[in-house]
Amino acid sequence: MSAKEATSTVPVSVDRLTKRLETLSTFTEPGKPWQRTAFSSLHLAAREWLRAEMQALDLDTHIDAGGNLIGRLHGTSNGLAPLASGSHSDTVPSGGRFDGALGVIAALEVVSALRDAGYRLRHPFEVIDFLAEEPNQYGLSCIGSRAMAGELTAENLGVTAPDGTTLAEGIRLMGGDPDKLTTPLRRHGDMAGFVEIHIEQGRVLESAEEDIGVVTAIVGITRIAVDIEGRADHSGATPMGLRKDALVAASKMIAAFEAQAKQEFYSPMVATVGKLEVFPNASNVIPGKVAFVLEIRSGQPKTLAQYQKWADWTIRDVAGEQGVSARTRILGKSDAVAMDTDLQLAISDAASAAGLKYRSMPSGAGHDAAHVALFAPAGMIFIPCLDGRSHCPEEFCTPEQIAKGVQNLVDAIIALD
Ligand code: HGY
Ligand code: MN
Ligand code: MN
Ligand code: MN
Repeated sequence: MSAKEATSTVPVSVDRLTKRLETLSTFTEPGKPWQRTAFSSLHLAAREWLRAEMQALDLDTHIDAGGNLIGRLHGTSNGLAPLASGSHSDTVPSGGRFDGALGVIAALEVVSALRDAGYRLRHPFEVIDFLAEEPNQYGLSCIGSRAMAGELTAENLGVTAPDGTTLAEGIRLMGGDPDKLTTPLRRHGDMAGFVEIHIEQGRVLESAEEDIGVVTAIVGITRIAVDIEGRADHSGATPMGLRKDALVAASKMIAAFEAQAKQEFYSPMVATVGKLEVFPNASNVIPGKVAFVLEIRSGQPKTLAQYQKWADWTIRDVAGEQGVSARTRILGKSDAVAMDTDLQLAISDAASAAGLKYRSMPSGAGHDAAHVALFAPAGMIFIPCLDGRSHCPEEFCTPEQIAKGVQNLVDAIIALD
């Protein structure tokens, strides 16, 4: 860290940050760095370690009804609503070591750095590991932060995973209490401010050689499950004109999704089909069924709604042409949301005081902060990551980049106190 950054009254420890990140990354599926999917036994083990780290810092720990692991540091004025920081300890399949993990470890570092400096905040401070931020076997992302904001419905809780368990049972497994999720766990006024630090998962900061992204808004996301039913048939004996090939129909839809998303009119938006299953998935059988998920994202709510309507028509038109049937189901939605301007200012003021290069920018990735923003002032700090890559084992950021970002987080929390 440059001398300038070391002038903070509450300096962070690069070594401690690196060590905790390395320890958290050891909780991964053997031979699959780095995979710690939500609700897995690895995820449970990782959270036990996190809870022990919180307790070693004398934090009062609990798991709320939404399955969020929370460690609370008392302030000098405990009547005040807490300040908070955190993210998620679950990963995507074959993911990275920093997406989510950085935010949880950084929140722990805030407490460690305050203790080392003998600095007492007025506000209580909460370290939060949100449950299941990544899409998971129940099809819904940001489970814990949605629960906190009161967004989970009875329908969400009743969704059954391929392993036969419902989301409610999954939340209970993780220590939550789904029976208490009919109302928000937190309301306006229950949290003074929440700041999440996260790798950018894009290449803007790296190419501009800047240290900090002050997030202005988080993209809206809609995920649609599409089930296509054709007719399984013999691949050799069935003439081309007599087929009801579910995969050909899906392929035509997916090519249309991509072409439409590239239209200037919709820009900037993104459309992705990253999950697709073919049944029976045999080289000599015409695919009878295909199930895929279309994910669309935009900062403009109208764009998302218009594209979704167009996609529904397209799915129906292509299915008709191909002689197959198609059903769609909304898996999950999160609206585009603005970050709190006072928190943006605290982050950018702290960055300039520390001599860091920063910019304001939107987030193309979804985050728990988007749901916290529904009941509390929320802000996000981005740090650069190698080639902007994420959701893959190549995800990387240097200890220096991490230290600058976490120091910015500590300085912003102190400024907000
Ligand atoms: O998908 C997302 O945007 C987030 O990284 N889970
Ligand atoms: Mn992610
Ligand atoms: Mn994340
Ligand atoms: Mn995210």
